[in-house]
Amino acid sequence: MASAVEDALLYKTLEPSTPFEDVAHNSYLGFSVDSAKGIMNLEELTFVAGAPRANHTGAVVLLKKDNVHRLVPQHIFWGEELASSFGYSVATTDLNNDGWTDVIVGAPNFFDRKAEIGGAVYVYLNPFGHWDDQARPIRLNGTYDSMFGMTVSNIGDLDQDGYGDIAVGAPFDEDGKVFIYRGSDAGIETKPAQVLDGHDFDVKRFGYSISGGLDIDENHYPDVVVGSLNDSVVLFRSRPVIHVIREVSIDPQYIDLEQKNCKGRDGVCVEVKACFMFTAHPHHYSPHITLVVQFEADTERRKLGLPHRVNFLGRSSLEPEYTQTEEVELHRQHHTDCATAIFQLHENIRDKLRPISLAITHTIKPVPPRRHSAKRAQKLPPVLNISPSNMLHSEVNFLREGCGSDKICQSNLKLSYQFGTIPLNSDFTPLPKSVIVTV
Ligand SMILES: [Ca+2]
Ligand SMILES: [Ca+2]
Ligand SMILES: [Ca+2]
Repeated sequence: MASAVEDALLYKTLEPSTPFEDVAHNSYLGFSVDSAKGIMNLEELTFVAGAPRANHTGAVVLLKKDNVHRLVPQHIFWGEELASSFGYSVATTDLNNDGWTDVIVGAPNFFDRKAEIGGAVYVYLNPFGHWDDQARPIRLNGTYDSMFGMTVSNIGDLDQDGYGDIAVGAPFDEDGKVFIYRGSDAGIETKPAQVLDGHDFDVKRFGYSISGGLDIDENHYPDVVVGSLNDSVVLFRSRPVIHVIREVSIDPQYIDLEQKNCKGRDGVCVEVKACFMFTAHPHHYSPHITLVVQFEADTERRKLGLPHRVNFLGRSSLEPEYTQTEEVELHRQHHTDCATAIFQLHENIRDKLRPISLAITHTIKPVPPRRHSAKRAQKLPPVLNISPSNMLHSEVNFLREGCGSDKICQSNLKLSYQFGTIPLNSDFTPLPKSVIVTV
């Protein structure tokens, strides 16, 4: 007979009974398990157990421990397709940072021949513990025969933006892939933020297992370990994420072709000033970062294959007329530095209607790795936040006389006409010359 201590650690699910009968019989209940607070109730621990054979579609059961060490079903999620193995894997995390833990379920045998889908992952955002309201899940799809969803894993908050992130393994997607999805205010970003490919590491069946959430190198960002069926494990260390805040000012705001304003030369000039600073997690992480800032003008016109109308005065001789590259030095978090570029308009430009479009792009200047620290795990350089984009678009309009304060000229075409016909077998008679078409 088990001792009282051992017994206290043993929780038993109930004998099959309605409405949980289908789950209990030969359902593989417990094939995957996870547990977390904030699923049914903010304070209480809930167990999440996959039963990938339940009712032939698979199911996931939310269980609560009662006071006599029994696990009592609270809610069941059912798979949507026969033999999809819904519940083969489960994970829990708070994707949308609302304090309620969300549930992620893998169904690696989900199959849709027409859409070429093989494997699916269902993301259930927690409806504040009221699961009976049947919140509709978001389904992420894998490629045909990929077994996408064989593993799903809570990998912590990978980019430290406050939203939990998840990894999904698809070990049969070519050499095996792991998809990283970011949590967001809306739940989950359905486009993966990153795809790790076994092919890049010469590992087959990559993504058969995933473990995450642990900060291996103590850089305050959790890291991810990916297993395979290839006797190989790959450790991915997360790089610190920096959030760049930028401000662009353009002087003058409108181009007046009558105002020859270039300093020390003849012509019309526009000054573009871009200021940058960055923040990062944690607060004491404050590296010196050099940003490479590229100014590019007339981007829209050049996309149309039309010649550009500008010449950046401070560009290097290697750069085309329509770009200028500068660097800004950010010594620490919240330290601001600016880059300025002045472009001059070509003489006698014809297109005075289309604005001069501007694209200002910033990238982190790579720091060459130090040689002597090759043996130790090197400090990882930071990366830019994935959003907003590192390319900022702006434009400078031409000052247009008589177009109103919004500088948008709208045509005011008016037409008057007279209708005439030619009778058959008669000579053509032109309209009288007095008919005037006004525009
Ligand atoms: Ca949530
Ligand atoms: Ca995150
Ligand atoms: Ca780390």
